[in-house]
Amino acid sequence: MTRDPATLVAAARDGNRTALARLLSLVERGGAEARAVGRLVHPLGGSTRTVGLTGAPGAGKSTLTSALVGAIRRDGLDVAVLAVDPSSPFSGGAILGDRVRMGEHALDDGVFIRSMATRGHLGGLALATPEAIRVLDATGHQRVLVETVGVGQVEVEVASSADTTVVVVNPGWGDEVQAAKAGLMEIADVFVINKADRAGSADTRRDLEQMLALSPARDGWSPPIVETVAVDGRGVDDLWSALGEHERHLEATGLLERRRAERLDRELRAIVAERLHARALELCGGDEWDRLHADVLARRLDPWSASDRLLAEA
Ligand SMILES: Nc1nc2c(ncn2[C@@H]2O[C@H](COP(=O)(O)OP(=O)(O)O)[C@@H](O)[C@H]2O)c(=O)[nH]1
Ligand SMILES: [Mg+2]
Repeated sequence: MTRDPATLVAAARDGNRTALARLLSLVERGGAEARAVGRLVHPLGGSTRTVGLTGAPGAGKSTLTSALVGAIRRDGLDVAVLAVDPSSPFSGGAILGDRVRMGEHALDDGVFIRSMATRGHLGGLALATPEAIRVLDATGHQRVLVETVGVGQVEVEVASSADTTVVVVNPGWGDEVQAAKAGLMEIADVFVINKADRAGSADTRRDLEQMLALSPARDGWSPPIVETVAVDGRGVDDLWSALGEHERHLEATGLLERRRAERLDRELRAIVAERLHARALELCGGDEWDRLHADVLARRLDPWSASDRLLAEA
């Protein structure tokens, strides 16, 4: 299949899933082709709503995502899932476990599932994810679910590229470290206690409620706590309703526009920083670099003046 971005975008908008997968691969890889894709899809999007699901490995995010896809499909909406795993060097398909779990949607044309990792290009997932979301937006996916692993800095950045962020915890969460909790309180729009079939979900709910009572309500929204059993679908409709309520809150209060503006601000800064960094790597090599390096080493020149000369060419 062609690698020409314009041809791929047209085909993907016609429902060609191979073309869509190709576009996402280009985005993952970064570089000139990814930028070409970005230029093509940006004007075509703007209507999709995105939901980020984050939480510790094993919390049940993939299972819950798959169940949520079922609820979204029952409402007749087209949906895409991005499983973002920075620790996985593989891409181009689903992680094995996810493929099994999401298997029930394999024959549904209204569902597109993709796992994403970057091969270490500058900016990484924090830049690739919003770009991938724009590709999915431009190809008619009304909802995009973004599953991220863990709760580190990258995950928080990735989670914040969604309109609504769902934090998935399990009963017994009360035993976990306090520091991680504070970070989660900051990003959660909706809390899910998944594996509510296990003992301790009432304690976990109480724990969450106490923490929520102590943290100031953000943007006039107090995060609801939804209990689910993702493996048998219990509570999944409640989660879908909670997401709908948050969506309406975002729209009614102008928060959606505000969040998008803030996200764009961060993204644009990150793009500029990435491109300057790439340019810096280019400058730090070659004949001129070797000459200046030798001059500094021989004390004919100081490092600051050497950098002035290099940057004069930037
Ligand atoms: N008992 C129970 N097990 C669950 C539930 N949801 C997920 N699991 C199991 O927990 C394990 C991890 O689930 P997975 O969706 O891969 O978690 P992820 O790493 O957060 O994506 C799997 O074996 C699931 O079958 C649940 O509600 N109850
Ligand atoms: Mg998973």
